[in-house]
Amino acid sequence: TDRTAITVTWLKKHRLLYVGATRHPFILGIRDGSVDISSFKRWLGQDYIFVRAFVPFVASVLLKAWKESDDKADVDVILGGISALNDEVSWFKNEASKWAVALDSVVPQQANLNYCRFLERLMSPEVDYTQAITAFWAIETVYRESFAHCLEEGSRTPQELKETCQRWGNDGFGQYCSSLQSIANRRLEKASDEVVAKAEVNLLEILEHEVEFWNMSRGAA
Ligand code: HMH
Repeated sequence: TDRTAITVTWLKKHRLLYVGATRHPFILGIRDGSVDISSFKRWLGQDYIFVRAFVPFVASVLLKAWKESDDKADVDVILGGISALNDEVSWFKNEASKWAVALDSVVPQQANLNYCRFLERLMSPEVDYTQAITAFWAIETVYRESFAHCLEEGSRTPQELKETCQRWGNDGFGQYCSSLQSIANRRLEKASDEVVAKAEVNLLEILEHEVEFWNMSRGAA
């Protein structure tokens, strides 16, 4: 039997979409220094709105882990994620004031509303822990892979954007994403075919939402 972790297989199978989500022109523009600062500011304002909706989603994953998980350590990993999100919300407020982005008057764009609505669906009690933790891993991993690329050898990320890239591109965040991936793989191995199929469909939907989310940075939507 194939002992390769399911998530690894999926990322290979859906490589084009995964690359689309993690090597988007907005990210490539940060990496080569050609990004337009107004695009960065648009992304910042929209992502703050997304992160606020992501908090209750992660809380729902924590609740499901506590109720359904076969390994108590899962709750600790998710709690670490919630703690990081707490820092992230403060960071957004601080970063927005640096760039003169008024967070309270940012209007969520359609792509953002669509993604937040998808998160709400995943919060439903009918969505089991395996699906929820797999979605959580995928959402975090897209940001990890995208921003780590902006810090790699050969990148020309402008100094004023490096801190943003460090937020999601740092090794600690990478470790955390690996922990989420291990949990997801462990759960998927034991899950029914139906749950595995649903988790794969969710992954595809996440990758599509992420591409649309980056697209918003272009403006003129
Ligand atoms: C759109 N996806 C989006 N925003 C984020 N902050 C993350 C993923 C990861 O936290």
